[in-house]
Amino acid sequence: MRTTRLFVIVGMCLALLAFGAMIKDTGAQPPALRPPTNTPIPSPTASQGATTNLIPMPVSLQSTGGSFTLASSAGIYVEPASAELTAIGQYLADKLKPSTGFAIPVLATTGAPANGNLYLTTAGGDSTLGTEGYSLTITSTLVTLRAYQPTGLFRGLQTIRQLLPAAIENSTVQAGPWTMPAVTIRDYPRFAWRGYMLDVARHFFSAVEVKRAIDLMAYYKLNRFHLHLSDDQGWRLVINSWPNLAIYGGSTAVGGGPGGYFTQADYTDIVNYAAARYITVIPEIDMPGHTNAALASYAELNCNGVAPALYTGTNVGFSSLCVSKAITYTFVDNVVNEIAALTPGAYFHMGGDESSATTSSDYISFVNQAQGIINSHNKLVIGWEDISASTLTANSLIQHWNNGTTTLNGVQQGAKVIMSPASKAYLDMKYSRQTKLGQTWAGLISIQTGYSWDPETQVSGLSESSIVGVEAPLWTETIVTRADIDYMTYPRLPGYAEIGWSPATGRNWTEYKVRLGAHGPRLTALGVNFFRSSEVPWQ
Ligand code: TNX
Repeated sequence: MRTTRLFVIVGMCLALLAFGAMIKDTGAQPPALRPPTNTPIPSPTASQGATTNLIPMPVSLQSTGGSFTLASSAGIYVEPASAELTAIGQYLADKLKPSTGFAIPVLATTGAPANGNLYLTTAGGDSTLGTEGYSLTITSTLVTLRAYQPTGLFRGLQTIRQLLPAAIENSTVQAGPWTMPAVTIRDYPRFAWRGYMLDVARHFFSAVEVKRAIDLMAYYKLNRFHLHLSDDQGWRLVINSWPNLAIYGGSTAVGGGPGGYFTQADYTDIVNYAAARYITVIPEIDMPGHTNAALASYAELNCNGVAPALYTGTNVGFSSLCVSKAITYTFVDNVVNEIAALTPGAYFHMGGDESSATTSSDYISFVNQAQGIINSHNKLVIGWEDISASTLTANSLIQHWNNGTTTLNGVQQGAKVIMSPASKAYLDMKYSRQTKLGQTWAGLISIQTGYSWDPETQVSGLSESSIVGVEAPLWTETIVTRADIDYMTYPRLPGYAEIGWSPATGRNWTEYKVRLGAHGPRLTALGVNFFRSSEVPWQ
């Protein structure tokens, strides 16, 4: 009797906690667009059958029995048939074609199409789903994906892909049948910022490799791609007003390889490719430290007027722009000006980490001036948590990586926080001692460790209202090839995607690892060289 009552009380507490988690303003959308509070809490269980394969887990999902089979006669009907919705429909058609062999047409409709089709629409979209939310209703006769905004349709079509058999992701024709379980899903993200960072400075990766990484991110509903474009070992984007940065500063890499750089056309191609996947590119030029490649390219940027040699090692904290020289700010202004003009997103990331070769007063002075320059080019500032030492400008974001106290200093100045705690979210940390690639300074990050934390409880004193979301950085000191990127990114990135998207309530490793196991064949079909950790029951 006592035990039963205890269970009831514990159950009620859990329900209240869940309710609380849902009404909290996550910053994901303005209050008017906040999702309603009466949405059922997901309680993911194995009884959901095929639907348990979804990562991230939707906010609410009901299996309704039966299934829909995609046939060669199916069409993707969009309403309204705008260029944007037609492009979204075409993205789905292109994803379904190689494995099914079906040339699925994208067609205009007014109202639901005939049985056997897919219907993508913003007509009657529910504004409380916000920009990225969607509802998905699959019956035995029709697939209806509805959203308030096109972005929501794009996120929702990833759910459609994941509800199909894993073989759907193959690049060659497979047998089928292409069935999806009948479900009703209502879904939207917990956090507005769900990011992945790639360091192309320590080792360079081509636009082709970068775009592949972006397309994989899209599969897990991530929406921010942070490109770490410069560091001691390389400068990776052409700046027309300072051409040596790329030509000379981009000519090598960690270990002394050939390096490389993006032309401005490459960068624009990446930005557009990401935008077509509703992913915002965040360019980072790290300063005043992590600047040896720039200092080596232009002697005048050095306080002593002497350019150092190019650097191919992996130390940090030895380089600094010359804070007292006027040319330094001309340089920053020119670089920010050119990159801002190529970047539609609201933010410019100025790095600011590990500037141990800059005195504290110089650091503060530099960051204050650099922020002013960035704002003058109509971009908002992002910096690693270290920039909290300066006077932050309005609407700046700080990226937490190592020091909670420093992060809280920034929050006290009104900044919001991107959560990238190194000990949980650094994709360059080894999975275990046996992992050949990666580093260990922030600890070992198994798949379970990477998944089992919450942004809200990571830094004590940091409340969810100050957190814009989560980002997992891949630093590439030890990462050389596309296969290396895959190996360290997957399967940890889907876990960060779920932390960023799904409600905290109901998230647990025991359940998640089963869903992740079902993504093994999907990642294989996608050609991803993921780490087959024994922690996960791979299918
Ligand atoms: C710290 S995290 C860095 C990077 C390194 C990384 C290696 C941060 C803001 N700075 O420069 O690449 O550690 O794990």
